[in-house]
Amino acid sequence: MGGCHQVTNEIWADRVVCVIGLGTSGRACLEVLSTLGAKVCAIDSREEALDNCASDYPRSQFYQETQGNCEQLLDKIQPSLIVVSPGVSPRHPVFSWAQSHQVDLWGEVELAWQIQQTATLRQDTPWLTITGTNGKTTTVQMTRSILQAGGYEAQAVGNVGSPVVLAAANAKAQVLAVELSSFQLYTVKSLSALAAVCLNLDADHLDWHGSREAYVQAKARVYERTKVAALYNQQDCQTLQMVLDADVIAGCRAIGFTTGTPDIYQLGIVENMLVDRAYSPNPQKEAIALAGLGDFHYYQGEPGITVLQDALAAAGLTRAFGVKPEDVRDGIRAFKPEAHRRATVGNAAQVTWIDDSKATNTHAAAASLAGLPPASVVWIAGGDAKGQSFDQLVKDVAATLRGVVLIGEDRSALRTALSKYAPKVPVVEVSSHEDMMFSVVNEAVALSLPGDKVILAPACASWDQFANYSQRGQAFAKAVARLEG
Ligand code: UMA
Repeated sequence: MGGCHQVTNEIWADRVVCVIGLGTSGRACLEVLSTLGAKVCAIDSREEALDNCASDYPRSQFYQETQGNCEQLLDKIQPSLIVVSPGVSPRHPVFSWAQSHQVDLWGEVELAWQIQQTATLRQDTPWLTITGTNGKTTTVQMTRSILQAGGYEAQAVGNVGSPVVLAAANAKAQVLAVELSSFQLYTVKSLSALAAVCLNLDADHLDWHGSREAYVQAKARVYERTKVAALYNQQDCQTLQMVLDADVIAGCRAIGFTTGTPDIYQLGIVENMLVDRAYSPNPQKEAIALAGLGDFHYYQGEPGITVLQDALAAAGLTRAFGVKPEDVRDGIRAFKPEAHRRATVGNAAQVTWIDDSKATNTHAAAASLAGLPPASVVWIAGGDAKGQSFDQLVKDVAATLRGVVLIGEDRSALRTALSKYAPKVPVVEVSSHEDMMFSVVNEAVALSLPGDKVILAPACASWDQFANYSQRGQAFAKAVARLEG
């Protein structure tokens, strides 16, 4: 990786560090820690994950976790620091081992922050941190786009897919836009962002956290120790409560954002313009125009409310850092939305096919189907339910549905909610097989009428049948293309 020369090595040299999980995050930790001279070991439950690292590290440093042997492995390794991957749940025995042996346990994000604090250069690279149930990736990428429009060397890192520890060790960026999942926030201890936002809050990942309260507590950690601006969503009062409860650095301001007319110390929308009444020199009397709805030229028609909230949050974070109003406009214009986020992928069989595979929870799926005409949507739903209840979602979307195609290994929770709250809507189930998505789109055609929309908005994670949501979206788009062919 070649950039760790910026970091003081003495603190890390010869420290025995055990990394748990060898995915994207764990492998990045290993790379950085070994460059810094730490004695690294790793544990993963999958042999394949250990084998994948065999060419870069001695196999003797790697251990496979099998049922119940984690404590024995840790007793043998005797680490002075444990770094867990985000997917490792709080009920994993490593947490109790670390506590009873008084060994530090960090996640990759905390490691990244601690490494930045020991850097010889750019110790104070500001972090703009973003969490929320939905919209994190759009916001982190808009934030980067605005920063770049302002001429700053900026990176979008974290849950978006690029480990923050690599960016912290390389120290190339002047400012980092950091997407943080609730998993990552759970193990954060000392991170102190320049500005932070929780975009919105709905129940998600309940199987990992154990309860809604635990999920909310993890999300709220984004605001702890914020230095300049703690941004909340005026249209989601839970986020304001989190800001009020947070222990921030003296002088940090609470700044709201709303798609309505903003109050003082808020960003909002007036006459089709995104405006800033928080950072203007005279917020009592004036609002600064930032961008127009026409600047979101890449969305067909007007941008939806959730995109506008994401843009206002990105504007709030970057204005706290010091970008100019025109940088916000230019950054929004230059932004490119990612695939699998309400992307139209075809117009086959007289219906419009929409890929919103990124809708991995009920909140996102509800937003995907909101505002559409009655009985006009064939909804493709299901996957790894992550402990969610689907009752409210089905109640909310029932009137919109022409039919439903259910996917996923375990379809029982969605099936039950549909039979209770949308009993008249026809439901077809497709079980796993090699050409599953082609069967899914054919079933969708059979349920649809000309002019309908078929929307893949699964409300579930993809992990039971696909590697990730993007693979699921690609499979869908491919099947639609075959149908068109
Ligand atoms: N593993 C164990 N034991 C466990 C759990 C996992 O050994 O108890 C091992 C697995 O066998 C596997 C590795 O850990 O080899 C996987 O680690 P991981 O699940 O933590 O995933 P990474 O590949 O490190 O990717 C993580 C994030 N994944 C999760 O949080 C599940 C990625 O977010 C993130 O982009 C990446 O770090 C870089 O920061 C993905 C995600 O799905 C996009 N996030 C969830 C979401 O957005 O809803 C939170």
